[in-house]
Amino acid sequence: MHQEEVEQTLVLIKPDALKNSVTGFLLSQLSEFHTGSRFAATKIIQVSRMLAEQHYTEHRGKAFYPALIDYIMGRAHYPDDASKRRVIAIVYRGVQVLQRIRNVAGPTNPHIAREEKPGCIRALGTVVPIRDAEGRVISERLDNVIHTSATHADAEREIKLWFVPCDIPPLMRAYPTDVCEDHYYLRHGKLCSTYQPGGVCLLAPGDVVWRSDLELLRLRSRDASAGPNLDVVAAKYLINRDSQD
Ligand code: FUP
Repeated sequence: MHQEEVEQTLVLIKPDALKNSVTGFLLSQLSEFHTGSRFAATKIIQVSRMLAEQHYTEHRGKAFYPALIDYIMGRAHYPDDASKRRVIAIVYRGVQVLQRIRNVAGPTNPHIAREEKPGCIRALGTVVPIRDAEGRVISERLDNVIHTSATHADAEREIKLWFVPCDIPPLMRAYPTDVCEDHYYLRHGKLCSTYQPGGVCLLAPGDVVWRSDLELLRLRSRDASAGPNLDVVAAKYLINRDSQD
């Protein structure tokens, strides 16, 4: 019998959705009945700048990038109350779930979503002009209610960025894991193997870790400048550890 492959995708319920109390509606729209998807993991996160910048790394340097970072961190919707800033991050799994959830989400721009696909989730969003110091509109911030991974490669990168393996039940993990045999601490942006004041323990022996993360940590502990930015691994271990900017 032909069995279709189960895949995974990341959804972020963004601060505008939470502020407008539409979470229940979104969860219903994203549910198994509408999209064939099932929860694999979920958590509530106060998004750090490190995590926001890693998530939106492909948009770095664009005119809307600073506003986009403020938006996902909750600073745009809760400028005066950091305790209310949060997103709900969800891993969904199911057959063709990535495209089915993209379809329910609709076009990136809420104006286009309303025109082309009334009733889709992002039709609930809004567009905020971004102005320069002289007041000229230079770009737009698209407050589009949810993020959903665009490709399978993005889904893997994003799920590994927002979740550690133990956030996901073992039989639902889609990517290879290993058991860590060393201590890894982060101190002033640098990796160390022993605790020193100001250091944060990322991993200890026995911890279950994404294999690709462990490969990067091993590489970086041999050569501090090798491979991609350490933040791509560190960000998820710092989630909700301290109140952060
Ligand atoms: P999507 O995959 O649909 O989330 O779209 P993109 O990766 O193109 O955009 C990522 C985020 O950037 C979206 F949430 C919207 C935001 N964005 C803006 O705020 N302004 C722009 O001009 C373009 C994108």
